[in-house]
Amino acid sequence: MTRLILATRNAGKITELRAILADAGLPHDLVGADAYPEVPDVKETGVTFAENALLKAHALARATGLPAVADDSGLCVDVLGGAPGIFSARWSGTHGDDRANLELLLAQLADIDDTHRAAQFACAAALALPDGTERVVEGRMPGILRHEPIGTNGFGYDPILQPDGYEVTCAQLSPEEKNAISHRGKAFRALVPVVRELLG
Ligand code: ITT
Repeated sequence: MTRLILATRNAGKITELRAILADAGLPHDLVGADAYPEVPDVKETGVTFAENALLKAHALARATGLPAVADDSGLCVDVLGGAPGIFSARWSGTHGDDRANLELLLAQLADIDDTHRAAQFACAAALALPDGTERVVEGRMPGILRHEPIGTNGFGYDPILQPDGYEVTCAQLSPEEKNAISHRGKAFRALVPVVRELLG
């Protein structure tokens, strides 16, 4: 079975990606980047989700000699001109401090009423092969930002994003419900035929 590396150390993402790719029937042995602790984290120097996803996938594929998939994702808030965007994981200054990131964003939007709280999760999913072949696709999940966090599922900004057509936040959806409509679900489902085409 071909081994496919999931180029992320974010445990919430690994859980989601495994479920999404397994549901899509991808017959590959999926391994997180933590299985390769000697490979250093790549600097996310890109200015788009697609650039950063490709950087992460290429770094792992080059270092391990195995195909790698990566995503770069974030929350894009209309009234902030698309921010935090590619800075979502480090919006409060500390990379990966989900609680501080969410609280800073809520404080920044404290005076903004519901008519102007539109936002969307965005995700670029990339596949890189050790020979440098690359593909990237994107997915989005639009919604509205709540004033208070609600729900305990998921990670990151899930407790404040209410997807369009729902009365609950992403953190109140089951993993299956979120994956069916999420930016990451859409992007990786679009990547599956590409993986099949290049890896069989
Ligand atoms: P890797 O780079 O190792 O994959 P990361 O957490 O740094 O992990 P990103 O650079 O893609 O990942 O940043 C994504 C951030 O955007 C993440 O930390 C969350 O704050 C937010 N985010 C992305 N997808 C999300 C989702 O489905 N639910 C909630 N927040 C999400």
